[in-house]
Amino acid sequence: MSRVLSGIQPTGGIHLGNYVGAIRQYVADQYVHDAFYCVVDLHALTVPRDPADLRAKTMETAQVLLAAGLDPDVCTLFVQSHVHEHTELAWLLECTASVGELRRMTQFKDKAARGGEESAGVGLFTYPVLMAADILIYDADRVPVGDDQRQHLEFTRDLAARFNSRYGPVFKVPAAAIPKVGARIMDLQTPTAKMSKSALSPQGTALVLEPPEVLTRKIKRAVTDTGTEVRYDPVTKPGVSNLLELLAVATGRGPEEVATGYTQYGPLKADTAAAVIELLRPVQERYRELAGDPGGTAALLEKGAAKARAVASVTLARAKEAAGLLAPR
Ligand code: AQP
Repeated sequence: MSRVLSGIQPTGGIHLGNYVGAIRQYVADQYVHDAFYCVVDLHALTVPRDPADLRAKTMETAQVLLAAGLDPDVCTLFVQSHVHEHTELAWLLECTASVGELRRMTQFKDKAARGGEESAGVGLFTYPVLMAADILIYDADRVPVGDDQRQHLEFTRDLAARFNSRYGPVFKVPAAAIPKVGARIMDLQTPTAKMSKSALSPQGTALVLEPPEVLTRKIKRAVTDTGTEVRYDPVTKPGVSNLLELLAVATGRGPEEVATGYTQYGPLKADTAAAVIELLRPVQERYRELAGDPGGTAALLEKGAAKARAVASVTLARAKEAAGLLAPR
């Protein structure tokens, strides 16, 4: 059975982009692959966080994943920092990566540009290496992600191949699994930027746990364009196309097919809001039950971490031995 690995940051509320681009795939993949999913709390530290908030968001993120349909008896769900092998492998991989290739990562360039590169954290710079370790330590064949992670996945593949050519066949070279529809859900207010937890305006990000009336308001106020034609064309009509993608995903159709049913933006927005609310309703209901039992979730995460460690420790030992580190007696 092939292996799947993916992670999600506890850096804010889980949004529709995360759900549509990544979590939907996680749920489907768990039944056909040996699936490992983690809440990547160490990645969240690449920018300063309030400690209490980070802890709370880590629990919330795990509970949203469970509410979305991850079954801990079927897949392995854990918190990244509970499996210390990730950071140890990250060091071996840092010694394999080059400054030049990390400097080319667009996510680093974008984030560093906000506060200036001189003051950007080293963790922000090396974050793709830790992400590569997250993936390679599980011998993952397939990595379900949204389109924004394409470059980091390519980097992971390069690192794996370089390590293998230097030290012998240690790592599997993984492939990205990016969905055909919904791979890049755009910000509702700035439809040329992806929807993100760290977006500047909360109005552009629709959260999975938001009440129906808030979701409706955000979707109805989504920026479209001055024209009136409803057509799927992400280049010239990014706002309208974003709504069409959301409606398509929520109703299990294609965005072009969905577009044929509309001649005005108003009804498209109303139907998209209604469909998104229906899509999220069962997730919200299950989340409310899980939120009342953090102890139960913590126990599931502990079991998940033990399962993950059993795999991660074997890969790490293989990599250390290949790199020439003397094993302890
Ligand atoms: N807009 C999106 N559309 C489709 N997929 C998306 N993903 C993220 N945004 C979209 C996918 O969700 C998974 C988890 O990603 P993340 O935790 O990095 O989420 P984020 O919203 O990107 O988080 P941040 O904190 O706001 O990070 P930055 O600022 O770096 O974007 C991934 O599989 C991702 O592809």
